[in-house]
Amino acid sequence: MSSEKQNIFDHLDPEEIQEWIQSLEGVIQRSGREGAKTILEAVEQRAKELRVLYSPLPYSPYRNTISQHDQGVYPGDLAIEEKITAILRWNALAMVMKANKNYGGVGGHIASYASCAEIFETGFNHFFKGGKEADLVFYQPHSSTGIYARAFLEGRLTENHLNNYRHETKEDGLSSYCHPYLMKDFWSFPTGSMGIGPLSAIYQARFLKYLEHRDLKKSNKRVWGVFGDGEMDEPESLAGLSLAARENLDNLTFIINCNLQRLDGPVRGNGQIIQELESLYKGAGWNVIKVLWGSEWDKIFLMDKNHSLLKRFAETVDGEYQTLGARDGTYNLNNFFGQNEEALKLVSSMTDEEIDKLKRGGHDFKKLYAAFKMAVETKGKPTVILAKTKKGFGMGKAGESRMTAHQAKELNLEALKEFRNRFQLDISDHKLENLEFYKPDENSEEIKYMKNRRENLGGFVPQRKYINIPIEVPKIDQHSKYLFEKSDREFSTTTSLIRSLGNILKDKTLGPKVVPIVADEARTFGMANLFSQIGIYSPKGQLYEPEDSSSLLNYKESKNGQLLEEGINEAGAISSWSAAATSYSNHSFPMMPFYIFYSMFGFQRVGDLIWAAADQMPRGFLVGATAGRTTLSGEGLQHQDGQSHLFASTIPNLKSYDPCFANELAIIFDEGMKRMMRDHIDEFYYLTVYNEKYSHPEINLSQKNDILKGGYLFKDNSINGINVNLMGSGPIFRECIKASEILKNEFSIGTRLYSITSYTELEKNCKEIKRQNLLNPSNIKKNHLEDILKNNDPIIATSDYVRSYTQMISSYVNNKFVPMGTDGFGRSDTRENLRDFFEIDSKHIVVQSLFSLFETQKLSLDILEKALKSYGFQSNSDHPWKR
Ligand SMILES: Cc1ncc(C[n+]2csc(CCOP(=O)(O)OP(=O)(O)O)c2C)c(N)n1
Repeated sequence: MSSEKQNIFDHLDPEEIQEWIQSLEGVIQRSGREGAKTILEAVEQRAKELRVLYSPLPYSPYRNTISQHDQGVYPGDLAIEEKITAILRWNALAMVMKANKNYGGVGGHIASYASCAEIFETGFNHFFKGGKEADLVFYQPHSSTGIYARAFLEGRLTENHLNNYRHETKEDGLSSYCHPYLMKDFWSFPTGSMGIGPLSAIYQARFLKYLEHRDLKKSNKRVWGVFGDGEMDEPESLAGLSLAARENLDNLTFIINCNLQRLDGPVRGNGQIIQELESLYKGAGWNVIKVLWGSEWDKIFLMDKNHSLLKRFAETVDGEYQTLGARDGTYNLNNFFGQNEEALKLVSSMTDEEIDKLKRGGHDFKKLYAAFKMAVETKGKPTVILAKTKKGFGMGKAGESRMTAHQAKELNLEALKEFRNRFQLDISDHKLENLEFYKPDENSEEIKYMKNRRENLGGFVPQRKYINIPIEVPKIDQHSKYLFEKSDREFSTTTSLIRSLGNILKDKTLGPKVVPIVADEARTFGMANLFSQIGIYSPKGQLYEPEDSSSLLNYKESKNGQLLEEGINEAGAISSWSAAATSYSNHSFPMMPFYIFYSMFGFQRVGDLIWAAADQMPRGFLVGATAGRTTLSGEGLQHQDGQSHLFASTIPNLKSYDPCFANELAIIFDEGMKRMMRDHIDEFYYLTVYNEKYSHPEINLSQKNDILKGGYLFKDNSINGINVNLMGSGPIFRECIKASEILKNEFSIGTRLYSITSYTELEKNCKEIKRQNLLNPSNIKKNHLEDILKNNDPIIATSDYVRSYTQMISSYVNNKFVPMGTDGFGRSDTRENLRDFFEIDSKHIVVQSLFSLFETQKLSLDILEKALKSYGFQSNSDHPWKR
């Protein structure tokens, strides 16, 4: 104690201190420990207000949160569970070794599952619910082998499956990581791209509450996520923590497998990742449970009256813990306990072997069970369990706590024997050498135990099982009635889509299923009326009178609000979208998310989250608004999107469209709803909508098929003479219409105008037909592009996107093909100036048309040169992408 503190202490009345302690004991007797805790917390709060207490350290001492005294009785059969875990470890290890031996170089991991086998088994045997009300479990991806190994023992996967681990072009191949798309009835959540799992898990938990608060679906499902400590360095891993606490997601538990290592080395060699994570989670408002030391440590802690152990723990950085983990008992005795006289005394009666067997908490079923139980019982906040483990636990010199553990793919025979002996596996040397999988008899106590546990918990997990429930979609002449009448009114495609959406929201069947999502841009997209119409979801309701309460369109938050207003948080918004878009498969309860965002802040910003969503076969709409590099005038380089359609084109189950007119858009939207909601087809939609106002043709349903296939003949202005084909998507198609007039009036050149609703859909059709033709050369078919084209004249193709977008279709036609696009950095200016700058306006379309005719010897040089001159084109100007 410092002399200053001693001085204060000396002046206090010892009786008064004693009275305080006695009254605390009295409260415990009367109201129990929870009651005492509540009082102390209130006192602490007041002490802080009076500035008596400073903020304490943001983390607790380096020991288990739950004392031995509080951990309760273990309900499982430890001996059998340990046996099962040993078998799983073996099969997981054999799977990786065998795959690499048999067909070489396919990778796989041994050390990660070795570190979290007990964590998973605690979940599987005691907590993860299966069946109709199955929990949502996110698995650490490179531990998938352990999950397969378990499914093998459960009889859900065969030996053939295990033999085909990472051999996915084979029928029974098993995915490297958790990929629902590749194993449709097994995995639900892709976690292979690190950081995405934790964020998605939070939003899945939040979506469960959303369904409940909107009185749509009540469930007692939990969301569990087992993640790596290295993975916590991904910004996305921590991105949703405060939302989870703010919205009291007590249906969510994270278990961080703190083996202190990542791929290359220690996570925090010079620090302590567990303490750091505790501060972060606690700071965000989570309940934190540390499971650091196994039961063997309990008696040592009990003897340690002066906290010499805690002192040693606090002094030891993770790099050192790793070295201690890799070495034997003697080393630990000398280099850990030996550094402090008192600590050394605590273990003086233990042999080196006993010291070697002191386990970390994450490998101790009893400690883990107590933590899981506390997590489930905690109300009002999410829980994170920080489980200290050893990477490569049981791999001995071949991997245990070794720097190279992550990449280790094999053990030599000696190491395999050591492994077998350590886990007391009944496997002969011969079988070891042959890497034979081990499966106890169906009537063995292990298999019976496993199956019984799963039966008690409702069924096997992971399992992706659902019932498709068809939802009727209102007719197009209901939700988009206004487009069936001829009108000269000018409006943007954004406005028209929001208007149709507004009508759908009013539909009794589909309306409640819609989950509109915005990331602080509802006003930008003209959706502010939805605030009061359907309410903004907030589990707390509205605790204030909104400033605009007297307005009809007031900002209304409510517990059953329908709109998800995510704030400036595109990663969160897309995670909400994913949760809603997979509600059909996760809950057999289809919902229709409609996330509208600045198109630039979609694929470019959260592309990996969209990729992961695609892996889950989502159903819903992504709407890229304020689209187009030149149509979004006035904004700048970071806002003007000229590439999202290229990104979108790379996602196989995504249908993306870039329509020019509201009638096209309504047809696409209508079809998308029907296919996803009524016919439950596994696909999702990306629609770009713009903020340029112009008038639109009325809906003509006879064009429907062509519009959906990606394009149609909008107008035939061809002449008996020279002609070109003008193709355009989005508002830039209107530049084609203008160019058509110029070509006719000034150059007597005819045109056929094709409104391209999707270069991507066109390309998909073309490549499919091309392949069919290759395989069936006696039965050559025309692709959709050829079907609508029917001529050999040059094609000038434009859009508000980069040239590669239009170019996607160029190789499928024999016509001369001129791709145009907005390559380069955007910049702020008027639409007119931007279209001139990026060379996609009508005059550039005209000049490109003339040049293509010149190249095909249908036009003379002097006409072309005259045109270039009259438009003021400079022969030495730089292309926009260089400017
Ligand atoms: C976004 C991303 N970056 C990199 C990787 C490659 N990778 C796979 S596992 C791994 C290390 C994981 O360490 P940790 O999270 O601590 O898990 P552990 O295996 O140690 O349990 C890395 C870098 C990845 N899968 N995803």
